[in-house]
Amino acid sequence: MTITTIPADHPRAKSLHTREMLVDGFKRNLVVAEGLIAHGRGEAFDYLIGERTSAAAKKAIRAAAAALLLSNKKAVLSVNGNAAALCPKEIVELSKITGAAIEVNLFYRTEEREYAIKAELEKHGARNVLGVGPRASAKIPELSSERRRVDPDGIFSADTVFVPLEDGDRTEALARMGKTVITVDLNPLSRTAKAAHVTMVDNLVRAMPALVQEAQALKGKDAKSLERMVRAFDNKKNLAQSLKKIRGGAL
Ligand code: PTJ
Repeated sequence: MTITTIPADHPRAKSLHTREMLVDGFKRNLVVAEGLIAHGRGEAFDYLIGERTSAAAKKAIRAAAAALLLSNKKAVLSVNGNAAALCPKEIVELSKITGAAIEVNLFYRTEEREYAIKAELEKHGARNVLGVGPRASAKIPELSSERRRVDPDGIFSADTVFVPLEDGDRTEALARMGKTVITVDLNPLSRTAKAAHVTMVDNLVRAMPALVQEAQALKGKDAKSLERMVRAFDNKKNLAQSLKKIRGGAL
């Protein structure tokens, strides 16, 4: 990736760099044009939460790491275009630490994008990427979007699914199937944020490295301690804390 136009001392360098990663992903057919718009919505919320990982988000990151480790190789990390452009390295690292599988799942599904995203993940060390081409042969019930097409060996049979930057419909459908759903969404009011069991209200570019670190730190803890961490987490309360931060952060 060649990003040359942003001076390192620019006050918004990090945010502008993230935009460039998405634009680069768009040019490489990983990201859809709609993904750039979705990121803009995320940026607005990020501005309101102070562009830092809040205390509430840190709690959610811990609960998410515990839930992924608890799932005992039946977890799946669902990857869309934005996630592939922003954090392919961390997705692969998280998969290696937790034993979770990686599956490509797209709202704007095209075969070209599926294979481009698979190749990007493989470039970062992923093996056996699920959900690509004919592998996505199972269907999530009561869901009409292209996101319904999933891998029978992946999301369909998983007990825990991590769905960063998701649409509300699939989050609700996965929860109805009895799966534990984990997400990252900067909008604490979104249907996804409300329907998931663990929502990290944080920017994906900050949440993913923190999640990798937390999973590494918790790996090796006994199942009872991990279960306690997950049980102690209250998503509704956590979202309310994020909203409070947004309201209190003004002026
Ligand atoms: O790659 P595809 O085809 O699967 O399409 C992916 C997009 C993102 C286009 C698709 O899932 C979509 O349209 O998503 P939505 O419904 O716009 O939801 C995206 C949510 O993610 C919104 O609530 C945004 O606030 C939030 N968001 C955007 N960028 C970030 C983010 N949350 C965390 N980190 C971000 N960088």
